[in-house]
Amino acid sequence: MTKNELFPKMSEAIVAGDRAAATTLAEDAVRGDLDLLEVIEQGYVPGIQKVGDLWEEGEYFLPELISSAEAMKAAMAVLDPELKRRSLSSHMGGRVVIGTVEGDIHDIGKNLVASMLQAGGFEVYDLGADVKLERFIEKAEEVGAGMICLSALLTTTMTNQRRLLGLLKDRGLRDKYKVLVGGAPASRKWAEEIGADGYAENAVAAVKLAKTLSGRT
Ligand code: B12
Repeated sequence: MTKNELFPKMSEAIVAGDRAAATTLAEDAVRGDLDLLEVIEQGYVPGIQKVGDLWEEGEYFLPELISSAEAMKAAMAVLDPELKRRSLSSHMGGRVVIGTVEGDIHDIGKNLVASMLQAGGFEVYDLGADVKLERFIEKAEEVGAGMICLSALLTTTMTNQRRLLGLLKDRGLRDKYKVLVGGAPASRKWAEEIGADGYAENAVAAVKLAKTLSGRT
């Protein structure tokens, strides 16, 4: 299959939330020795962007969003090891540490943001949900991340986003990291109030913002 045939199929597999097709097409791309950055950016990312648009237009709901995110993850599970093997990762985005803050188990939105960042070329370290604040800093220091992304879905846990910024300051590490916050109760105003570097309302916007902040637009 040529690129012109393969890329639209990749995008369609994501829009349809078809994990099997997304995986098989990624395997075809690896076997065909295609440029995998092109595969991600011109094949899969347009698909997940379309999903984001459909969601914003009210055409897609949570189940579709999750299926598409899963399909994207399945494709990335094939492409990521191969990218690492070909040492291309370092030419892509920076390293990002992401997680849902301490006390909060909501992880659907965070998983979407993590998948999309990965698809957008970032090397993503996903710490999961209910993550101790110390752990974000430890991991970011360990892997040499440039960005920390904090998700919070509860009004009681969003305060942990502020606490993390305080911890970074106390350790003289605040300027070392861009800190992005998100989740339903967060807002641009909240991000400004706590001194975060940015807020995005959904995964598509989060990738755009992460690219801007890391100078990749
Ligand atoms: C699904 C859900 C659950 C599931 C979570 C399953 C899971 N694995 O995540 C379950 C059933 C477990 C659950 C539990 C609870 N929930 Co709940 N839950 C929800 C619900 C319905 C949907 C959340 C969701 O997944 N949305 C879909 C995703 C795609 O959207 P999202 O998370 O907002 O993420 C997007 C953006 O916000 C953004 N984003 C997200 N993270 C980040 C991070 C960064 C850095 C950036 C840039 C962007 C970004 O991008 C994402 C993708 O586009 C919400 C209602 C709502 N409208 O939000 C309530 C809700 C969040 N839950 C609520 C509550 C109260 C609870 C419980 C406390 C209930 C209880 N009494 O036990 C517990 C919490 C336990 C705990 N300690 O965490 C309340 C919170 C109220 C408040 N103001 O604090 C809500 C708002 C429901 C309500 N109206 O009362 N919940």
